[in-house]
Formats: sequence, C-alpha cells, structure tokens
Amino acid sequence: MREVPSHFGPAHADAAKYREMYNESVENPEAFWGREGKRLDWITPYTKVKDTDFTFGNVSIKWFHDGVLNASVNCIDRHLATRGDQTAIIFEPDEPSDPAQYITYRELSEKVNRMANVLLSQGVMRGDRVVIYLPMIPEAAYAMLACARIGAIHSIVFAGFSPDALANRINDCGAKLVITADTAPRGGRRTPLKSNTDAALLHCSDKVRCLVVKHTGDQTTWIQGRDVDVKAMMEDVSPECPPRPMNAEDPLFILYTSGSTGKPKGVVHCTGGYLVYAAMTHEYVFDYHQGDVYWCSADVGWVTGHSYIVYGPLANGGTSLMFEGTPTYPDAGRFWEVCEKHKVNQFYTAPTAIRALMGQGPEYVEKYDLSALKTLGSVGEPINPEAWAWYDKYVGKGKCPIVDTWWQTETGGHMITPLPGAIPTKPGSATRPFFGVKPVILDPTTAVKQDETATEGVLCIADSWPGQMRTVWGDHERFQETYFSQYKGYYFTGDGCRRDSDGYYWITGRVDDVINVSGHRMGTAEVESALVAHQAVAEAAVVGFPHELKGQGIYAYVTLMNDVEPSDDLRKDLEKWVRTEIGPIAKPDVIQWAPGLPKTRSGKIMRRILRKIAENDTGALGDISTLADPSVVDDLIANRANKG
Ligand code: 6R9
Repeated sequence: MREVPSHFGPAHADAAKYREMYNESVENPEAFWGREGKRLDWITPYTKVKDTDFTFGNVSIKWFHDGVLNASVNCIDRHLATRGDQTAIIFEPDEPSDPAQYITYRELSEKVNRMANVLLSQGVMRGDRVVIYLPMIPEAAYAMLACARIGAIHSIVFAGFSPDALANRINDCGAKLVITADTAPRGGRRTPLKSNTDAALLHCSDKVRCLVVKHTGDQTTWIQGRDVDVKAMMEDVSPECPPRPMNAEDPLFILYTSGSTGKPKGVVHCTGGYLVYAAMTHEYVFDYHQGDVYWCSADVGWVTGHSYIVYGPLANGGTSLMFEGTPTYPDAGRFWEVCEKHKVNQFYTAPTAIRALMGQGPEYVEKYDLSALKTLGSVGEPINPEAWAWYDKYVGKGKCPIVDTWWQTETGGHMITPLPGAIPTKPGSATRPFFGVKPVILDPTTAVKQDETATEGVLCIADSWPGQMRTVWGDHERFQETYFSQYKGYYFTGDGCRRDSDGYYWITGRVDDVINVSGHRMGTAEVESALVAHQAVAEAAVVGFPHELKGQGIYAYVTLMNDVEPSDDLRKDLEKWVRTEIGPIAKPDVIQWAPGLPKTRSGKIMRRILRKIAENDTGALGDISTLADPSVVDDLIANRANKG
C-alpha cells in the first residue's frame, strides 16, 4: 500500500475522518445525505431525503424529492457575489498557437442566460429534450446549463458519433431541437458536424430545429427556416433569463450508453441527487480546494465530462479546463504542455491515454514543469500497474496520489475510489467505496453474497446513492430488467470484482469479458495486464474463442512499441512471459500483431468485434460506425492469425 500525503497541505479527509463519515453514510444515510444535500442552494428546501426501493418489479429511486432547485443557479448564480471575476472555464483550443480563453463566472452567467433565451425563443419548454452535438468548446457547457436553466432535458451525443447514431438518439428521446457547430477541429483534422447533423435530420421529424454554433467559420449548407445561427441570436436576446424552479426529481439529462445487448439505453439523471453527488465526489476525490485549476481530459459527450468537467466543478465554484484537442497533437507532449501552461492542480484522464503516451517515451513529459500537480485521476477501465507506475513516476513525480475511480454512466459519479490523504493506494485497485456506497460481491451463479473479506465474484451495490440513474428513458421495464433482475435486491453493475484481505476492491472487467479456459475463470484484463507489462508491448486486448479441448481459448491482439518489430521469437517470448506472470493456463493460444485496436472514441476497446474476428465470424461484425478508426478492423481481418 502506498501513502502519498499531499505536498500541498491537509486534504479534505484523513483516514479517521473517512471511516467516521463512511460509517455514518451507510448506517444513517438520512442524516448523512440530509446534511450533504445542503451543499446546494434550494429554492424550497427538502424535508424528505431518501425514498428508494430496489425490489424487482417495484424499483423506484428518489432523493430529496420534495425539494425545489435549479442546477444552473447552483453552478453559476450563487457564485457571482463571491467569485464573479474568477475563471470558471479555461478553454484550451486544438491548435496550441491559438489563444486560450478564460471565462469568468460573470461571463458564463451572461452566456448561459442568453443561450437560455435563445432556446425559449425557439419554443423549447420545460421537460422538452434538446440534443447537443458539439465539440469540446465552451458553448457545449453553455448549452447544457442553458437547458438546465429553463428545465429542458439535454442529451449530449458525442461529436465523434455518426449521423445514424445521432438520428437514433434524436428520435429515441423525441428531441425538439439539436445544437451543433459548423465543424470541429481535433488533432489537426476537422469533423463536419453540421453536415453530419443535416444527414441525421433526414431521418427525423421535420419539426426538429437546428441551432448552429459558428465555431471555425467553415462553409456549411444552410436550411432557411430550420437552421439558426446561435451566436448571432445570442446577441439579440436579453442577458437575463429567470431560472425555472425544478423538482429534485425532474430529469436533468439523458445520456445514451451501450449495454451488452440491444440498442443504446437513455440513462436518465435527475436534478437534485445527481448534483449533490457530482459536487461532493469532485471535492473529496480530487481533493479540490478553492482556487485550484482542475482538468478532466474527457469529452463532454461522456458521463465523465458531464459530472467532472461541468456539473461537479462548477457546482463547487471551481475552475475547470476544457480541452478541444487530443493527447498526441501536435505531439505526445500536449497534455503536459497544457498542464504547465495553466498550472493544473488536478488532472484526470483514462488509462488508454496513459498507455499511448507511455509508448512514446518519457522525454515528452520531462520537458515540462508539472510542479503544480497534486492529484492524478484515472477512469474508464482498470489501470494496469505499468501504466500506473509510469503515471506516478513521470507525471506525479512520486508526490501525487493517483485516484483510480471506478464508476459508470449509470452511477452518476465515483463509486469506488481512493481519497487523497485518507485511503492509501495500491496500483490497479480502485480501493474503497465512496460515502454512501455499499458494494457487495456475489457468487455469479448462485447469487449468494460473499461475506469473507477476501473474495471474488460479481459486483453489486446493496443500497441507493443520490447520483444513481433513475430510469431508462421511456422504458422503466428495461431499467429494472438490466440492473435489478439478475441479482434480486441489488443494483447489478455488470462488472466482476475481487476484494483482497485489506478490503480493497479490484475491478476485473465486465463479466461478459470473462473467459473460461479448461474450467479456470480468467479476466481478460488480467492477461492484458500481463502482456502490457512486457517491455515490447504497448497495448493488448484479449478475448475468448471457442476451443475444442479447453472450451475457450485465449486470443490476444498485441500492439508493439514503436521501435519493436514483430517476430516468431518475440511471440514465443510473450507466451513464456504470460506463463510466468499468471500461470501456464493464461498462455495465449493465439497472438495476433495488431497495428491498432478497434476503439470507441471514448477509448474503450470494442471486444465484440475482436471476439468475432477471433471466432472467424467476420461476416457478422455488426455496427462499427462508432469506432474511432473503423479501418483498423480491415487490417485485423486481413491478418487473422487463427486461420483454422
Ligand atoms: C465512468 C465510465 C463504465 C464501465 C464500468 C467498468 C469500466 C470505469 C473503471 C472501470 C476499472 C476503473 N470502468 N472506470 N474499470 N477501473 N477505474 O467510464 O463510465 O463509460 O459507463 O463505463 O467502465 O467496466 O462498468 P462508462
């Protein structure tokens, strides 16, 4: 275990305070959350705190449900008197030579009020859905908060999604209006968002309006009567828009996420509980203090961007950096250049980014002054110990706690995570539950709760927390089926998990990624972690494939470091390496050299596709439109290693 005391003074919590607060949070959630709810400003204070039921058939989740508030007031208005001139958002553009923008709370207020008035002028009313299809620009935050101000429900569609994906989401939530931009620069290239939107809207009701942010000034088609120039219109409307009082349980946003089956689900988060939870986790998990500059490198199109670029940091009156670019443009030093330039104190990113940068060598990090950093965060997948060690050594200089935050779109905020100053870390472990979170580990087949401290199984949560999703948009049955039917009385996360003898949690990956080799159950993540621990390996993805003798065999896709050439000797070396790292049972049956892996734009490896290729079932790959680079699939098929 590693203790890393903050080199910037006392953290919000220490070990004793964590224990005391945690115990109260699970033993007396009413008192705990009743108090924590007061971190927000309420128009009508709540008298009820928790009203939740996990019984299948009867699932209902409500928090603070007689309280009335407005999320935009909590993220903006209430800060104006004390910190109107403080920077709320730092915008760092794709091109390093373009100037950064510093948007104060007062400026944010004016923009959001004006944008809210534009929405009203287009007939958007309380409860209406607004789809946001924007790049990482301040207007994305304005649009979210403008919706919140007038009680409209936003649904962000990641700017990397295809027109089809956009159309499906617009139709599923019945959006009245889409907000997009002309084009989106990223990594020196431009995505034609407006023409994607035009293509999507061909499949939607012709009543859907289209607000366009002229961001790059690139030429686009313009449909009179449907398209609106938002920036121009914002100049013409009043800079004041009274906030709509909302019930705590009124939906704040819908965010589509994919499950293991079926079309993406519209995850619904509501105003009160979500905001309390986003704000509290942001403060404690990153150890955010007033005046800190905080940077989450995720996209607002993902839940991480919702909770930890916009809602959490702004509810806390913080300074949040929004970055339009990529980690490797113009080179692999960009993240660290931005950290130095803005004296970033907390930095939050994904293991996939770390691994990509790690493969380029430490010299890109060593060039920059990172002395302002005090907390490093990781999210999205288990972080393998090598990436952890690299992040710790080269970025954190051994002085910054690494918070490996396990959570989901469905959970609204962090669930299992270290707290700086309070929970010593172990590389690869998300450590302990956040306040109010009761993780349980069940036997996957018998559904029996495993009470021993050291155990392994599927991860469920025994009771509700304020940030929990409330329903699937338009399909409460599906909500209950997906999360409450398999393990009765619990919220089922879909993840496998191990608890060690110290009571630390280790997420082993989605349970649908578990493979069974000769009766031995193995997390694909374990094998991947072993592979990437080899000095020649930059990245690896492992899936199961049908094997005559073993039931399932192990198929490994391996991306080598830049300067390493594939060879049969190296293949043998890797097989031996995995045998010694995990055991003979984990030796890959097939290793395929993969110049690239099929990833979603959020960096998640699409194992579904890798499984199909491994199974030689490439006629049925399904939808690959959400991949960051669909062409890697062709290469993998052409070079299939398992020709049998
Ligand atoms: C926030 C986010 C959720 C799934 C989750 C799990 C994986 C996320 C993780 C992690 C291990 C972590 N996951 N964080 N696994 N350690 N720190 O990523 O939401 O896109 O909904 O993904 O991601 O498998 O179930 P989402």
